[in-house]
Amino acid sequence: MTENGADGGDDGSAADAATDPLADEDLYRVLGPDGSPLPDATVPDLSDERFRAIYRDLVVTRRFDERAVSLQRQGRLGTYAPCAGQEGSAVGSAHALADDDLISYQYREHGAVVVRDLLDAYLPYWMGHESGTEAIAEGDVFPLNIGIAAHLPHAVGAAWAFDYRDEDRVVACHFGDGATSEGDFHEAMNFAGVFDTPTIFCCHNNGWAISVPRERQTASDTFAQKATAYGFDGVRVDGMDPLASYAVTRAAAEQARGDGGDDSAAGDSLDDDPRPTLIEFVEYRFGAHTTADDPSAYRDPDDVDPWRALDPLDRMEAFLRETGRIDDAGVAAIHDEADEVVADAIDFAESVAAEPSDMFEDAYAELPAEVRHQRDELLAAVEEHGEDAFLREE
Ligand SMILES: Cc1ncc(C[n+]2csc(CCOP(=O)(O)OP(=O)(O)O)c2C)c(N)n1
Ligand SMILES: [Mg+2]
Repeated sequence: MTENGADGGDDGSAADAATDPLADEDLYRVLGPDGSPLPDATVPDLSDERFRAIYRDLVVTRRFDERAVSLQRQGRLGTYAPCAGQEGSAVGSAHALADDDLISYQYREHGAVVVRDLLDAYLPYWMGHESGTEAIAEGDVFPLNIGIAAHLPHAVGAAWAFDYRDEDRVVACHFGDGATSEGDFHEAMNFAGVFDTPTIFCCHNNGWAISVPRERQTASDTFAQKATAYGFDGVRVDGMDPLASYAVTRAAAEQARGDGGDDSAAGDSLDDDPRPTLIEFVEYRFGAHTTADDPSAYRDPDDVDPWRALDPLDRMEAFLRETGRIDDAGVAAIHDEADEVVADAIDFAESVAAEPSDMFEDAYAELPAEVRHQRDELLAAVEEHGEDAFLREE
């Protein structure tokens, strides 16, 4: 684990400074842009299997992303939020949690769902089926949230409930840089700080909130420093470095559990009292905001190129190769597995039958009269005209 120096170089290499968009940033890193561990870095002490599993989940997430965009273009999937470039933080952080820790995400951190092995259950949501969000709850993942930052108070409430019930569980709550401009973010952070809820706030600073650049989002130097106002630590990390993302999340989870632990990654106030942490994952989205967006309208396509040099998949693969943990055959096997896992998930999702009345389920324990009326009207129309009248013509 190391921090970039103020001189801008991790290892003083001029080449890195020229090609590394994060060279001048003060943040935690384990891997350099080329995937080699940085000279002063502490590589997380993980089994070979776990290192390979992180790489496998990165590859599955990228493959899922490519296929989801392609399915949307073919009219086989609704609007989708691509995550290419941002897999390292979602996958690395999710590996740092216990299996029953809760993950609450915004809409772009698909890698966290992949780590929980929930792709089959998840994909139907993007095809319009409520069953998709219902099923991921089995893996302790909260449903996707479109109302920006609205899930943060819920995540803090869930964390508070764990604490109240004396359950040894924490909540990792993901959101974007844009979400920090919402009141819900500040209310959630304040509550977590005052009541020491076991919450890890995972802020994905990908440079953009649709077309609004980071500079128009906040006058703060960093997003991490916003934690200071609420009395807990904020940490900046290279979110395109899966191992650094793992390390800071691991330390934050220990801090949230009140386990003390390794203080190298989660700021300087680690002790035995449970404390929340705000992690700022500095990263970049390679693609569009969603499949309904055209980023060339607000950013130069060339702006993306420097960030491709930090591609989390390339860095993790290079690390595994360099440390003798994988060879050509191992890489090929993981890519084949990813193709298969994603193809199976698509087959499953496309076999799910549409149930229109589902759209009225799950938001309320008891339907309000107005919503009940809408549901009854729909069911009566289906009854009258037959289901086929509501199916899209192929
Ligand atoms: C309360 C609310 N306001 C506005 C929107 C429209 N909206 C959808 S995504 C988005 C940008 C969010 O940016 P960020 O939090 O940085 O996440 P990113 O998309 O970059 O991952 C906005 C403003 C919304 N969904 N909810
Ligand atoms: Mg953003």
